[in-house]
Amino acid sequence: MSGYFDSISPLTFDPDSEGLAFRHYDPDQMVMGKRMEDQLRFAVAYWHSFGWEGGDPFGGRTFERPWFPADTMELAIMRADAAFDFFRILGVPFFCFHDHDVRPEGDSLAVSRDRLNRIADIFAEKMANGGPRLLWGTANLFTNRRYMAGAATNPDPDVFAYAAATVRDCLEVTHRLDGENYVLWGGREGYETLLNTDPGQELDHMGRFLSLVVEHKHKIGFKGAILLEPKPQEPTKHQYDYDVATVYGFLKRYGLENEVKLNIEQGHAILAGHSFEHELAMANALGIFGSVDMNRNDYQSGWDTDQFPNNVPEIALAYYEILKAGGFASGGTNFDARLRRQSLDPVDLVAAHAGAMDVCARGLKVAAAMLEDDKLEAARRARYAGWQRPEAQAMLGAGSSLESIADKAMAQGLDPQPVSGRQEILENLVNRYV
Ligand code: XUL
Ligand code: CO
Repeated sequence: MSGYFDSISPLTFDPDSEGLAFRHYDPDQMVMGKRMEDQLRFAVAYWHSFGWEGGDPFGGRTFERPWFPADTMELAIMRADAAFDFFRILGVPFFCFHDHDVRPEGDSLAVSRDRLNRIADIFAEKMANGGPRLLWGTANLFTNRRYMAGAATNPDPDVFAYAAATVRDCLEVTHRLDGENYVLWGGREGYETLLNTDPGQELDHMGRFLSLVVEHKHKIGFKGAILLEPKPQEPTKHQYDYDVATVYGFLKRYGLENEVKLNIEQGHAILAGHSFEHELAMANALGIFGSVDMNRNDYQSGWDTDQFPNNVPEIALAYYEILKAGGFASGGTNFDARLRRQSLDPVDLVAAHAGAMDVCARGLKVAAAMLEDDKLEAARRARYAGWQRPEAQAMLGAGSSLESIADKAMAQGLDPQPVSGRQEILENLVNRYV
């Protein structure tokens, strides 16, 4: 027990409560054949909730947590105690962490690894005593100045090797803690200016690095999924993992499309000029949907504000795509979200997560109702119904050619008539559920 969250009792599902409680998140409620907890698979992000100090480009720390600056192992352990108290208050089934969030970096790779393993021992004990499971582990390959020009894509091969050692250790710790996934977000895998950059060489290095990670996963018998997290820019001007479609092309080029899936973040989708549901639908269509980071951006500011979700209609459309993809397998809903820097108190952190869990629960219920009623899908099926005709299917088959299709179209004197896409009618239909 850290004492930091002592004034806050564990939350319960109580729709009539005037205080801190869940009004929609009822873990045992069945939604499309699964308990709500098992559909949503919520995870708390260690870095934002226990590492972020409330700074911005114009000012430093605003949060006074007793474990800050967490630059000793004693403080790191105090932070772990507080984190697991917090997980218990929320009753979340999962958490996620980077190496950098949980232990101070040492002055050598060996010291850093030893510290990571000591914290992992503490996590293992707390997890065995009723704590949450690990949704994913990851390595921070972007904060230290050695990574200023990238990790796998750094022009210096020693940085590539240092990053490899770091990922080896983080992957092994994730495996030891029975993590369900291992995430790689290419924090500075990109560039600022072409004047000093060879993008073809950097992409080859990034492909090789990912292949090495996949090989090691199989070597140690890690059964979780390897996930890449796309983001178009920030911190570098041009990030290589721009969006879902770009990452799919990258995976295909390096023969990794059956080994790696994606962790899709709502805010990153918005930075890429897409909607969240677009990115989810693309990943499902390409067979690489894995997990989500459920944090929004501010639509006006144009950078990654990592805010907790609060827009039920948007979240409903996101879970609609997730349910259409068959729901989460190894993935889940990770809140890669941070408080606003004026939200100083322990209760702010609890309320932020509780509200976000309720927004997701409402969104999930709406999505499930829309799918079960089948009205949207029926309209979609009707729109493509022509493709059920044998002559339409024949065009897609091996026996057809451009010439045979063209000759037939001319012989039939085809004159296709446009049909309404019914967008407004479909939007009105969605509005009846939200
Ligand atoms: C950064 C981001 C990261 C990854 C994990 O924008 O989303 O927190 O989720 O490294
Ligand atoms: Co993220």
